[in-house]
Amino acid sequence: MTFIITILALVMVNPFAAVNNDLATRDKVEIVIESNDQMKFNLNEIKVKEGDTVVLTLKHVGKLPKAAMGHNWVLLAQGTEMGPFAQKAVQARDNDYIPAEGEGTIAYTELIGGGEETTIEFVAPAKGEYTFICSFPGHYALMNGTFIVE
Ligand SMILES: [Cu+2]
Repeated sequence: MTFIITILALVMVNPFAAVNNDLATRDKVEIVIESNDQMKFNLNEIKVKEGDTVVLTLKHVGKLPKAAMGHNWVLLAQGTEMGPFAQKAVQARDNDYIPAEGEGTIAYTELIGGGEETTIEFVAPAKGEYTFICSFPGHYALMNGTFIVE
């Protein structure tokens, strides 16, 4: 009888330990995305897992100042259309081209100029495909990509 109880205890304890290890290793994912004076991101696709803590750094590797060639990284919510959002963003100049309270977004960085970088942290949303853009006026058509959550 003691033997059977020991086996049961092992079976019950081991899977629990495995789950804990998995959570510990997949918790944080670091992403670096570059932008430049040619109005381009160096990534058009980013993949993460649902529930990951995403630590995203946006670098501006160009030389032009923020007022002329500012860049940000904006992750749009499901159902937010890129074009209409960008048109709204143009009117939000005083808020770094982010519509009030980040409406229609999941996460966004501040606006930066050449030689600068900025980092944000957010939790990856539910599985699916999302769009990211730079919302500086006129940039989204060239500066966009797909954020895939698996
Ligand atoms: Cu830009």
